[in-house]
Amino acid sequence: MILIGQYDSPFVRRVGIALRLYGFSFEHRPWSAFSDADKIAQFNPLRRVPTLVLDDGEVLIESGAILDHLDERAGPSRALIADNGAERRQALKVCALATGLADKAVSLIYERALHAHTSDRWIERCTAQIQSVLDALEADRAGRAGPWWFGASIGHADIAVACALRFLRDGHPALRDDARWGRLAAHLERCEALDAFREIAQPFSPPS
Ligand SMILES: N[C@@H](CCC(=O)N[C@@H](CS)C(=O)NCC(=O)O)C(=O)O
Repeated sequence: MILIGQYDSPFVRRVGIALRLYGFSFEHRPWSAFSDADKIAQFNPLRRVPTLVLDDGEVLIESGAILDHLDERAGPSRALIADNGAERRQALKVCALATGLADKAVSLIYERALHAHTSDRWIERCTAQIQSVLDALEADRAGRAGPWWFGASIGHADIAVACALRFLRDGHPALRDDARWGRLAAHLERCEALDAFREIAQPFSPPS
């Protein structure tokens, strides 16, 4: 398998960490969605990352769809998410909140880096969305006693939240507030201490 995209993307990193935790071997091509767009276009007309090229040449796009395939390959007993039922629904919702937050954080980066004139209205909206999601995730985590979001072992929800938080911290340091979102800060610290998170990482750099 070939994973295309840089690990300063919360979406690419999330997939890279899942690949690493599953123990699947893969080649990493750290292509930038902007400066390497032409190379990415040979695999993905959207020129977006992550893009995963399977061994037979089939190309998967969208982090959620890529992880769905990896979970299937791993099998229900090893998958990083419950197979069905309430726990699966709740985990998918945490993942959706985290990736939605990451979408808004990425959008703010593009707004500031790529637009000659930024929109205060858009910046305020994205900022409010990010803060509300952080409040919701903090409250959700407070109601869960285990070391990980859904029990004794790390899962997609933990990874998605940590990747979004790390991106937010690196890309928007002014939004950090460990007093308000203390459980999330502790969650990020616990994840970043793991080998998989240390190995699958790259310093943040805005598009140029
Ligand atoms: N919904 C997508 C989001 C991926 C995404 O936003 N990737 C960014 C990098 S962080 C990208 O490729 N941006 C270039 C673009 O959207 O044109 C996913 O989950 O895979």
